[in-house]
Amino acid sequence: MNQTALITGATSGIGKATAELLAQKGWNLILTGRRLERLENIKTQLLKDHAIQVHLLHFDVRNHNDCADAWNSLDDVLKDSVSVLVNNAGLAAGRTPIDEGNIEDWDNMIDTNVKGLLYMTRLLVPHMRNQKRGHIINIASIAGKEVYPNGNVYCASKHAVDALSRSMRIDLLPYNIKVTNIAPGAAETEFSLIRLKGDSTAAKAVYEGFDPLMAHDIADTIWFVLSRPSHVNINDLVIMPSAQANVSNLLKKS
Ligand code: NDP
Ligand code: 8X3
Repeated sequence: MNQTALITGATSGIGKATAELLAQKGWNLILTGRRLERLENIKTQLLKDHAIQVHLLHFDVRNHNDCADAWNSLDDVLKDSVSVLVNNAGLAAGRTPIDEGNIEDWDNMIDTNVKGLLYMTRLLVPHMRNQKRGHIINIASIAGKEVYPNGNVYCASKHAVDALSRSMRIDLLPYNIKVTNIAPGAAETEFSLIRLKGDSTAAKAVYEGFDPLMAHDIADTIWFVLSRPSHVNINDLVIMPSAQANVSNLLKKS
C-alpha cells in the first residue's frame, strides 16, 4: 500500500524538493503552503511524472483555525493514511540586534516556526496515535543549536523546535511515533530572499564564494531518515555545507 506524507511549506526550497523525492519513491502526498498557484503547478508536474495521489491544502500555518479547517476538509480515510508529517514551513524575517527588533517580524517567526509546527502536530498526532504508527520530521536549524549576532528571535524559534523534538519524542514514545529533528546549515533556497525582504542581490551574496547545501541535500537526508527499518529512529541530525564549520564560521573563496 502506498504511504502518505504531509509536508508543510511545499511551495519552495526544502519542502518542494522533499515532495519531489517522496513522489519518486511512490508516496502519496498532502502538500501545504500559502501560494496556491505554486502548489497547483507542483501537483500538475508530480502527477505527470508519477503514479501517486497529491492533495493540496492552502492555508497559513500561523492561524490555528485555518490549519484545523484545512486538515478537517480531508476525509477520515485519507487522514488515517498519513504516516509522516514533515514540519518544514518556516522562515527568518530580518537580521537586527534585539534592541532594534521589529515586532511584526518576531511574531511572524514565532507564529510560523513554533506555533505553526505545534498546530499541525496537534492535529495529526491523534490519527497517528490511533493507527499506532507515525513519523514526525521537524526541520529545525543549526540556529537551533547555536546562536549568532542578530539571529536572536530566529535562533530562539529554532531552539524551541529542537526542544519540542526532544519533548515530543518522549510524549509519543508509547504510540510508536518516531520524531526526528533535522538541523541544516546554510541551504540555498528562497530563505535569504524572504529574510532580506526581497533584496535579491543581498540574498544571492549569502551563498556566493562557497558551495551551500541545496534543497535536495535535505530531501535526501529526509529520505534516509524515513527509509530506516521500523526499529531504528534517527533522533537528531546536523547537516552542514563542507565549507561551514558551525553557525558563524564559513569559509568563502575570495
Ligand atoms: P523557503 O523560503 O524556500 O521555503 C519556505 C516554505 O515555508 C515555503 O514553502 C513557504 O510557503 C512556507 N511558509 C512560510 N511561512 C508560511 C506560513 N505562514 N504558512 C504556511 N507556509 C509557510 O525556505 P527553506 O526551504 O530554506 O525553508 C524550509 C525550512 O528550513 C524552514 O523551517 C527554515 O527555517 C529551515 N531551514 C532553512 C535553512 C536554509 O539555510 N535555507 C537552514 C536551516 C533550516 P508559502 O510562502 O507559499 O506559504
Ligand atoms: C538557517 C540557517 O545560519 O541562516 O536556519 O540561521 S542560518
